[in-house]
Amino acid sequence: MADRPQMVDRILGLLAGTAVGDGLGAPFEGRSSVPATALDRWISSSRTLHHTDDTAMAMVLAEHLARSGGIDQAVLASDFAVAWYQEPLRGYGGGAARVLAAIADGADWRQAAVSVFEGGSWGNGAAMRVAPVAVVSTSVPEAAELGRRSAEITHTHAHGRHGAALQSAAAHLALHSDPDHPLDTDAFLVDLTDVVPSASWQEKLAGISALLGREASTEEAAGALGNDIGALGSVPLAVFAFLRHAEAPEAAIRCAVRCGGDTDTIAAMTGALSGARHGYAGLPASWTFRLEAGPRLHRITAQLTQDRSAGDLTRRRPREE
Ligand code: RVK
Ligand code: MG
Ligand code: MG
Repeated sequence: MADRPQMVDRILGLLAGTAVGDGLGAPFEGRSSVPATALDRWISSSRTLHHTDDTAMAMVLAEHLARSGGIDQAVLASDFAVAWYQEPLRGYGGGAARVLAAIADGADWRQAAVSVFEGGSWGNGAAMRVAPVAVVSTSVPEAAELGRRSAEITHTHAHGRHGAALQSAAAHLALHSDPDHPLDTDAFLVDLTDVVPSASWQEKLAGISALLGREASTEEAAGALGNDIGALGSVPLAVFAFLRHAEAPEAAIRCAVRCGGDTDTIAAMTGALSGARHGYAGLPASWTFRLEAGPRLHRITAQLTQDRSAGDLTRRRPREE
């Protein structure tokens, strides 16, 4: 079990991993694949890693959790809408921007969430921002439940909600995994199976396991799991990239970007998981020092941890959960 300083570093790692993946992946968003040479050139530059909607919304969610300790959906909807209103050019999804504009305009968030797409959005926008709920969750089911509640504000479609639940549960497992021993990737996937009671999601989890078993390439993994803007077509790939390089955050985030497609979002989700397992200290300093959001991420980590004892930070219910 991590002691308090380690857990604080891992919470900062979860947030910084999100921002690093987002910033490193953003220039390649939409490319079918990303050559190693192009990624190397971008990685070796010293340019600021600007963040997009992924990190912007994750920070808003984290600040909300720090203030309230849980999720007040009406307040969180307003928090998201204010952030969109202040910075609408962070690359928000088209439907999400319209939902947030409606909330900013005074619409009830429950109506706004289904006003753009019938049945709500199946985009990955709820999953991309959800990792901070792992910090305030004491079990995998609680992380999944909080993930779903945070999703409903903009993503009421089952896939949008399941994606958030899977990513938040994975973040919880990563945050409480033991980085001094190799991660048991099979057990990690088994722990996720109850989180998504849906055949299409179960198939993806089985697909991750098969791809890990044959040490699949980024091309094969992206082809099998998807690398698109939908939750079902991106969250499993992010989990794959994390598990493929479970002991090497740099390699995991590189792998996520090289998968192509929705690169900022897939790498942000992988980065959250790798950062949660290995901490801020486990992320390359040559990446974290470039973060536009760096000072705010440190402030949020302090807010999330200041009133909580070591026990609160490290407690996790046993596996019968
Ligand atoms: C630009 C039909 C639907 C749908 C439904 C499609 C940022 C739409 C981030 C929609 C992430 C898009 C990403 C994204 C996050 C979703 N019927 N089409 N029921 N549900 N779509 O707008 O926050 O990059 O084409 O809800 O999930 O970096 O515009 O946004 O990559 O998926 O956007 O869904 O997107 P939205 P989001
Ligand atoms: Mg984005
Ligand atoms: Mg994206």
